[in-house]
Amino acid sequence: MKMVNKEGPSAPTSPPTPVPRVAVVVFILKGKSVLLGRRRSSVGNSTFALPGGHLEFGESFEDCAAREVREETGLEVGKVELLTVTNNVFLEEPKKCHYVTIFMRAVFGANEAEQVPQNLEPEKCDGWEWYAWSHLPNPLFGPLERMVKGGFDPFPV
Ligand code: 8DG
Ligand code: MG
Repeated sequence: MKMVNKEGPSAPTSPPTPVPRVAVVVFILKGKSVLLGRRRSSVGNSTFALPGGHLEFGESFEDCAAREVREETGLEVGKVELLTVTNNVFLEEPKKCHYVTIFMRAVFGANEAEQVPQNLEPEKCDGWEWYAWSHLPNPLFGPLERMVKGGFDPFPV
């Protein structure tokens, strides 16, 4: 393994070696709809994506899901469940990156459904809306589009 900056903080550094990162994203389901927002980002700009973000050191998937949803939408989710994991390599994007993406699910019952999503990070998202699963918006963010095209269904049976 190549070591960088072994002389200490003041030594010249080479550019950091890119590494895969872990993202946690959430299907928030209300009836037959899902919450999506159009991204403002160097990765997947202008595409519709789920709320979510980076897993922090020491965090559980469930806690990360609830935190990201709270930070981005103001919504409080109840029980959060693990759905699936996908491997996403973005080499064509302005900012090359690689994410192992953990997809979680939060089902809104009558109590949670009263909540209205807010766009709390407008620099990262154009706004949150509920979309019927049968009429998803275009274009979807690549990782989500691949799942939909592959027949993935986030709704509980
Ligand atoms: P943070 O610094 O607040 O933790 O992160 P963020 O700024 O909210 O990150 P993000 O881009 O929203 O999410 C991190 C990565 O997760 C994103 O660059 C690629 C991956 N990702 C997917 N699918 C989805 C998705 O549907 N929504 C979101 N938000 N990210 C996704 O692979
Ligand atoms: Mg995000």
